[in-house]
Amino acid sequence: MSATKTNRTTNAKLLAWVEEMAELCQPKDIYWCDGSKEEFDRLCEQMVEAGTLIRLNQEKRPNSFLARSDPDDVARVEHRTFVCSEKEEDAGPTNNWIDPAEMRKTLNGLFTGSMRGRTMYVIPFSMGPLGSHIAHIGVQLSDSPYVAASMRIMTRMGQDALDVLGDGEFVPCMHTVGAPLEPGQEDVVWPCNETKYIVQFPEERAIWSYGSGYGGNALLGKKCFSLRIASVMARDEGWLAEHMLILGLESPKGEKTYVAAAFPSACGKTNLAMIIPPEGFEGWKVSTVGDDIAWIKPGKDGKLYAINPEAGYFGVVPGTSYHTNPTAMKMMERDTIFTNVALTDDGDVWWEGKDGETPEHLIDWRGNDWTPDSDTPAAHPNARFTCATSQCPTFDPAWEDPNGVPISAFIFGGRLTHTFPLVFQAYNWQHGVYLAATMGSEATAAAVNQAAIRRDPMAMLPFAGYNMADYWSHWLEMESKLENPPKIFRVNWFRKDENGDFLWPGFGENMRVLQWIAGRVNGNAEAVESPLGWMPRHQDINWSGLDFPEKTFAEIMDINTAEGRAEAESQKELFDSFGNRLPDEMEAERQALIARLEAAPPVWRVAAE
Ligand code: O2Y
Ligand code: MN
Repeated sequence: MSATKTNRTTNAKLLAWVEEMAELCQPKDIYWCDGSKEEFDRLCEQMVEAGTLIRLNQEKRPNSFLARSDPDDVARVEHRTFVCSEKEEDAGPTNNWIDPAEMRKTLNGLFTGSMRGRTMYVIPFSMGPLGSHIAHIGVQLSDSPYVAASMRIMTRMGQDALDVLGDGEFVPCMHTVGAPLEPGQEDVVWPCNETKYIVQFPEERAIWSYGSGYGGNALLGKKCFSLRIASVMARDEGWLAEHMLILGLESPKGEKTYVAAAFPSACGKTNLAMIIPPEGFEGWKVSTVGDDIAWIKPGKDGKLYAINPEAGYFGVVPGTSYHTNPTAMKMMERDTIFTNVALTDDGDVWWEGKDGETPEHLIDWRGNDWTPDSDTPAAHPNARFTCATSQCPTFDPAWEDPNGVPISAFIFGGRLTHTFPLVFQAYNWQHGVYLAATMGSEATAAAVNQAAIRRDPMAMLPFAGYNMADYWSHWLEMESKLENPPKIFRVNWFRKDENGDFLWPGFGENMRVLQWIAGRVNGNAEAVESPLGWMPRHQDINWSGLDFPEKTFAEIMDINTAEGRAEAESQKELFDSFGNRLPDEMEAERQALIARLEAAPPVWRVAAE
């Protein structure tokens, strides 16, 4: 059918774009997704027949599937991700940049005939609740049925999104796996291309993705739209598009506090978003609004309101268990697409870190026999589950509120084995922006081709769609739009003792830190001033149900001032890389930190106050 023959929309720009892209990519046919359950089931059935999906044991995992990707298509490809702004300096030193005219030429060549022999799916979607003033519409064109089915889980996809779009603006998201089929050529279960390009054109607000069918490379509503393109929209329109989970904390008295938290990829964001209060927190409730992305706008009352633009989770599976994340375990009991986990002999799924015994025999994520003696993991470390937010047992009642939830605190954390204490609070907004801008992590698993230790400002290094220094300026400017800006905190769950053991039990126990944070926001938790910021003393944290001696607390909160100064010195390299785009406030905060550390004793102890 000709794209223009559809009766799904009268949006002339959309119709013309679909027509133009179809001429370029030459698909065998065009299919407009309606987003229905019937359509999803049909797509899955087709993929089962093609071998792309394996239907799991209905009794053990109802309506669930396993996909195995190509071994060379298992994660986001940061080194192949480009921000093609008109000027290189607008992409900044932390993004890959290629002149947009040159990139368009390259992509034009690659996309020509790229969908031959395949169906082009037209996938209209809303990022955010349909019709919300914070939401935006995108339309993805893709030749991957796996992407079409996943987008139905991850976004509000289909006719409803087209209806909301009407004749309005949308973000065009162009995607091909880059594996055209010639007549008579047999397909593979996971088509992709060894050449990959994940390209954002920020001025045009357009996305082009070539060669990958996996996750953040291919589900373009996620990182490409909701972070890289949306961060540019947010800068221009005075809001924030952030790599943040959103959760609600409700005290036994019914006092509700929403916080948004940014951690680098693979630092347990999903676990924190779904945290279950531990023993000793009877009457406390935690609810989940989102686990990965927050769009945050100032309201008329001067507060910040956040939505989770996604409608599903694409979470890491390995390491997930009833101990680390019982909520996620319950979520993926049914109606889930697993990618790159292992298959058990009885048609269920398995991964490293799952509860119970390791099976004697599995089929690993590459489709090979696997036993506990095998040298390679059964599940890929970046294996994922895809399932709808509505399946999350802890979803917040307001997770679909079109007006968003009011944010009272921002939390920033990295994976750091030394120097940084468990938790501290910024003195003010500017100091908090500096703390967020200089955060870093010692390890990450989701991305490929990167160093073991890296700075990850606001956990946005791979996701800011423009110059990171301008992004800091934007954060600094946001303060003027707010009456009572959210308080800003840094946390570090990963500090180790001298034997290399983690000092903090983590997981559910992180609730103790969240409670202190909520207390600080609501004016009912104490703190003392330290060279880094406001810190809790041992007695300021609720230890009920956990034996966490004052001595260990001292170890996890100590500030070694020489280490702190070395840290502040090493931030200079990051700052210098931005030249004169660096906001002065950042260097002023760094100098202020150095001065405070110079004035402090060699080891500053919170307990000593
Ligand atoms: O490797 C991928 O494509 C997944 S990356 C991802 C997925 C869900 C949430 N966050 C991330 C991330 O890298 O931050
Ligand atoms: Mn993420």
